[in-house]
Amino acid sequence: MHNPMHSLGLTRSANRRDHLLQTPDTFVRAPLPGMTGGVAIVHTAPVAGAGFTQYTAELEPGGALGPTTVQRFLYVTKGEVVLSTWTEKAALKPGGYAYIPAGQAHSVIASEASSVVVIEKPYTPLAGVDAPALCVGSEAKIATTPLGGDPDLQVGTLLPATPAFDFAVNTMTYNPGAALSMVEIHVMEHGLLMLEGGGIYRLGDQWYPVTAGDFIWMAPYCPQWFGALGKTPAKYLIYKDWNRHPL
Ligand code: UGY
Ligand code: MN
Repeated sequence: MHNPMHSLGLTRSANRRDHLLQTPDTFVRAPLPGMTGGVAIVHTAPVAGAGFTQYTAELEPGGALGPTTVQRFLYVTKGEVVLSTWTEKAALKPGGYAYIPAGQAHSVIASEASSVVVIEKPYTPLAGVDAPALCVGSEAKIATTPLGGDPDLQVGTLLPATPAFDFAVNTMTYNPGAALSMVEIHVMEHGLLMLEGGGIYRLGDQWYPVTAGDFIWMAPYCPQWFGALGKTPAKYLIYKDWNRHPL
C-alpha cells in the first residue's frame, strides 16, 4: 500500500527562477473550468512566469475539455479524442495533433480513456499576415529533418513553418548518445514533455537526469543542453514562442 512517508520528501522535481522540472511523482490533478469527466495536470502557466499554459488532460471515456477563446494546440499521447468544429470532425490517436485558432468554437471529447497535451496561448497578430486556420495532423505523416546535419538528432515540425503562427511545436528524437551540439541560450521559452527514453538535461547551472513523463519549462535565456542516455532513442515534444519581435 502507498505510504506517503516512503518518498521521505525527496523528488527529482525542481523549481528555479529560470526553469521548472516537474516529475510525475509531484503531479497534482484537478479539473479546469468546463472540463467534464477528466482532470488536468497544469505543467506551467503565467503564474509560474510562462507566456502560455501547458497541461495534460486525462479524460475518461466521454470526458471533454472545457472551452477556450485563445488559440489551442492538442497532442494525443494515449487513447483517442474527437475534435469537432461546425465543419470538421477529426479523431486524434497517439501522435495525432491539432491547432485550433483563437475564437474557433470546438469540442474535444474522449472516445476512450485518453491523455492529451494541451497548450494554450493568446494569439499575437502580425501586421499584414492572416491568422492561421485550423490544422490537423499526425506525427506519423510528417518528415523529420536532422538538426545541424546530425542524422542522430531528428526534428519533426508539427505546425507549418509560416509567420502566421506565433509558436512552434516540434518533436526532437535523439539516438542513444546524441546530444545538442551547443548550450542554447535564447529569447524563446520552452514547454517540454519527455515522451520516450531519457538522458541528462542541463538547465541553468544544474544537470538533471530526465525520463519519459517528465515536464520541463525553460524561461527565456535559460541555458539548456540535452544528451541522450540509454539504449533506446530519447524523444520529447517541445513548444517555443516563435516568429514575433520581442518588443
Ligand atoms: O528549438 C529549440 O530551441 C531546441 N533545440 N531547444 C531544445 O531542445 N532545448
Ligand atoms: Mn531551445
